[in-house]
Amino acid sequence: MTEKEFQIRLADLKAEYEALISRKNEPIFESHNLYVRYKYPILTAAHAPIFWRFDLDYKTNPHLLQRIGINATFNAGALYKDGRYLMVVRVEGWDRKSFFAVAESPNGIDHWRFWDYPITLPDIDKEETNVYDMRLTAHEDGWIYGIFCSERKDPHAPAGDLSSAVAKAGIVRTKDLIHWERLPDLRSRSQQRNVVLHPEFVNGRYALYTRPQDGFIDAGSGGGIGWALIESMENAEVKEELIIEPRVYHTIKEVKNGEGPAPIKTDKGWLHLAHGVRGCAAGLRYVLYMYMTDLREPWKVIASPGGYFMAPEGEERVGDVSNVLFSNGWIKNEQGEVFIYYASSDTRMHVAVSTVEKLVDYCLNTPADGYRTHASVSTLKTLIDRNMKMMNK
Ligand code: M1P
Repeated sequence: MTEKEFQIRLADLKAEYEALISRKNEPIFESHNLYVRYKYPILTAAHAPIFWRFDLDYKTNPHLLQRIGINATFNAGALYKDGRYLMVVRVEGWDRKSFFAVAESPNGIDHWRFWDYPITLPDIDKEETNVYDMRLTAHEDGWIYGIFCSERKDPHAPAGDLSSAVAKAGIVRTKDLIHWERLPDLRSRSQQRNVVLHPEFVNGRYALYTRPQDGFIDAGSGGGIGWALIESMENAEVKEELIIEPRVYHTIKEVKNGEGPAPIKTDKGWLHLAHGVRGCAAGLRYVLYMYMTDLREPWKVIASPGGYFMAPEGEERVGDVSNVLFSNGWIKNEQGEVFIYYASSDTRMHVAVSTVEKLVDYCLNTPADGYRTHASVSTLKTLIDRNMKMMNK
């Protein structure tokens, strides 16, 4: 490539990139009226800045070859700060390592652009191999906390087993998403992934949603969404855990479940978004579901709409780990709109928009799972009967 050709190709790359970033997204209305999905994924590997991927100097990269590959952008924590829509995205390279990077949008829906540099987490443990899935909580103590999965090789794996890993919950805090202080990892009797900090003190203590698990992948005899009160974030230790949202046979959460983002406070209670996992011939299927807890006693579930709230559809069903929807970030703005940031198939980020009013209505008025076909039919007939009377049949 001549230098002139290099410059033309680079200008094309930049133009394609800007066209992608500035593309307006389009709402897709669905008959359920619970939320509005958007047509285009809001962040993909192609949204990684060109200057992250290419050496832009003709002298050192005369063929304009990509030097660093980005594989996926997914499982983002989210934060609404001073009118800015922000996500801390799990960015995964071709080398399979994930890192965190902040992306920002002026409206929460499109024009998402990564900040120039990824987040540099303080390196406190040389065994830590991979980090991912940060949940952000703007806590009433004034800090923004991030809790994420810190993964390392299982030290007890037999020789030759290079796959077994163990998960811990890493903790950081910041005021501006630029400077991050790393706190000691959460101490707990079991492995922990999907740990989320409740935004308020409860009886003067910090409160965590946890997910105790026996192994790295399997919940085993553990699992379910737990609740734990801890004395401090600087020395975080789970001593006692109460399972508030258990796994249940023949439901969307029979294999595993996990808290999504930090819950949203409403005048009727706390709104929760979680993921539920079941097994099938195609592998594990991850869907999103909701529940509500009591305003003053957030460990008490007051509403459990049955089944899933969102399941993978269309292109969402395909990716690196297919048949997965996962969410660890949502934003409520001043208008009471709720922006649900969800990833599909461990590959890309999407947004769906609803309102606090609709989500509370959904939680309080959707029939609960009766756990048996007989109960489902009976619930259905109750609605049909009411509608028949309405329609004077
Ligand atoms: O691959 C699907 C998800 O699997 C894990 O979630 P969980 O701990 O609930 O099983 C995580 O690795 C998550 O990042 C991933 O999206």
